[in-house]
Parts: sequence; structure tokens; C-alpha cells
Amino acid sequence: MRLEGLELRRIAMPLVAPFRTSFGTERERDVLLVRAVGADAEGWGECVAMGAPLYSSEHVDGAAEVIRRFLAPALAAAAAGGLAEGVDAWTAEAAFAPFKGHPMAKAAVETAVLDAVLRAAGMPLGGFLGAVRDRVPAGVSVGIMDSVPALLDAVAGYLDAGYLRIKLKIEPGWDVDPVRAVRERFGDAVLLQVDANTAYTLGDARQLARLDPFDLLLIEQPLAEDDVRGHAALARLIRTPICLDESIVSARAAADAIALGACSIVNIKPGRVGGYLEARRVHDVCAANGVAVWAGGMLETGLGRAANVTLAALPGFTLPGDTSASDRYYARDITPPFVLAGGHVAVPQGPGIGVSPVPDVLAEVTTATSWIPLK
Ligand code: SMG
Ligand code: MG
Repeated sequence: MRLEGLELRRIAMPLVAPFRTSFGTERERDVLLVRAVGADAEGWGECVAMGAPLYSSEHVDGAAEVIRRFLAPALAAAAAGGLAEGVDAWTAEAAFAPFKGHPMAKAAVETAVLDAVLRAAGMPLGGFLGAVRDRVPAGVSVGIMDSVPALLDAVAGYLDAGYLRIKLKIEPGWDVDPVRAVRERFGDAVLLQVDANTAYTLGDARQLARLDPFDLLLIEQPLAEDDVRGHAALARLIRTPICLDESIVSARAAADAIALGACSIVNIKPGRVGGYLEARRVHDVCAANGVAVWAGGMLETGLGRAANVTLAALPGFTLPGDTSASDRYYARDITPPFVLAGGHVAVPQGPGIGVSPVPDVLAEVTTATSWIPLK
């Protein structure tokens, strides 16, 4: 792909309800979109960095700065010095590799390039990645609430809508009681899991073991991102399977965590590992080790959601993901909405990520745009 430039676009997307986790409350996403404009096609990437560095070290203003100052010039240099055919996702990945960290910034640009290349070739992302399903089961992530009755109302609504798996956000002081209440009200058949977003320490093992009787699918990231050994120790003290999210920053990190016995399940988020190429490798490492994976979410708009839903159609994704319908997040999505049908979400079938923003909606939510020429 001969690239002409990158457009960086910021959009303001209010959530339908505040989403509280152990690290903070999201009310509106300030999303950075990357549009890669090539000679034959253009492609989109959504940066999943939040406004503040609370989920991980990245934040959206920092990601935009890293793209402007480092990633875009590296891509331009690769295009100038590379093959006559121009750049592709692997060129982008290699060009970004010297810069430490910033996987969400890298993933946004790499995905935009990949989408443009695939659209030009008429190839769907699912065909490129190796998807084997045309729809994926949908789970939903339920935030920390002010009260247990409020939580039960929210869960009831999601189960009525057809979600096939419930994930409860937990933190110290909001763990055993909400889990017990959900089990008592909705029964043992509901697929139920919890996510602590690093809110506990190994010293909390006894408290976390109190979740054992509730037959949870998994507990996601109870301990700090860099505490892989602690997760391995915790795995010997509790019966609930441990799933890692924040700790799994690459395929190598996944291989290490599995070898150390720190997790038996992995949440895959392309933004956290630097893009879809690396996300595919994480999937492959886990598959080779018999470790189940599922698709995480970062409150994406339809653009990010399209690619995540496609990734979730790979063979190793054997658990429902945080791949909810558009209306769980936004009153009006920037793409035609993803909808729930029989608890599933359809994998887009068109070239590239298979969806595009609706121009009028995109224009209405846009707060800023800038253009970075690449030649
Ligand atoms: O996209 O449905 C979604 C959100 C899923 O809980 C979710 N994401 O740690 O897995 C996680 C969180 C990170 C984002 S919280 C702002
Ligand atoms: Mg998580």
C-alpha cells in the first residue's frame, strides 16, 4: 500500500451509563481514531487508550503525541526505504518496534494500515486472521454499582437482552456479596466471572478464596500487572481459574505466564499487545498450550468492535468475550450498530474490518482532526 498520510481524529462518545471499575469511572470516551489514506483504499484504527493512565500506562493524549512524533515518521521512513509495493501491517510493526511501550498507539496505526491493505485487496480481516465462525457469543461487563439491588437490576436487564455471560467488576469491599447475590437471584447456570483490574495483593488470598464456592468461570487480573509470580502463588491458593488481562503485554509474556502457572485462561486485547498481528500470536501461543482465550473490550466504538468481534471468531476463542452490542455502550454508534441476536454478535464479512463510520454521525461527534502527510 502506498500511503499518502494519516488522519488523527478525536471523537467524544458519551456512554449510556457510567462504567465503574476498581480504578475509576468512565462516563464518556474521548476516542482517538486513525485513518490511513492510501492510493487505493483507506483504513481505520481505533486507539483504546483512556483519558487517564489508570488501566495501563497509556492515555489518549500521549498516544496521539507518540503517533505524531515517532510512529508516523517511522512509517514514512519505512515507506520511503522499503519495497515498491509500499507498507503493510508487518512493515508498520517492524517500524514501530524500536520504540518501547505504547502498544495502544502502535495498534491503532497498525490496524488502520492493515484495514487499508485488506480493503484494497478485497480481503476480510477474518480471512486474514483465520476466523472460523461467522458469529460470536457475547458476554457483558457489569461495572461496580452503588448497591447490590442496583447491580441485580443491571444484570437482569442484560440477561433479558440475551447476554450469554456476565462479568462483574470487583474490588476490595465489593466482591463476595455481589457474587453471592447474583448467584442467589439468577442461579448456578449463568456463566459468571469477575474482574479486579489489579485491585488485590497476594495477602488477600483468603478473601479471594471465599469466591471459590460460587463456581466462577475465572477471576481476571486480581493482582498487579507485573506480579506474574504472585498470580502463580495465588493460583495454588484458590480454586477459581486465574485469567490474565493487564499482565499479558505480548506473546512472550503469555508464554512466560503460562510456563509459570500464573494463569489458565487469557484475555486478548489487541490494543494491549500492540495490534492484531501480535494478538494472533498470543492466540497461537495459548492454543499450543491448551489455554483458553477470550476477547476483551475497551468500550470500543463500532470500528474497534468490528475488529475485536472478528478476532473472537478464531478457533482458540472458546469463552464468550466482552464483545457486547453497540447499545450497551452508546446511544448512537459511529458505525451501523452491532446488535445481539440469540446472544451472539455477527462477524462483519466485508473487506478489511468490514464496517465504516456513518459520515454524518462521525462529523457530529468529531472534536478535532489533524493530517500527517507521509510522503
Ligand atoms: O468493552 O465491554 C467492554 C469493557 C470490558 O471490562 C471491560 N474492560 O479490564 O477488561 C477490562 C476492562 C477495561 C476497560 S475499563 C474502562
Ligand atoms: Mg480486564
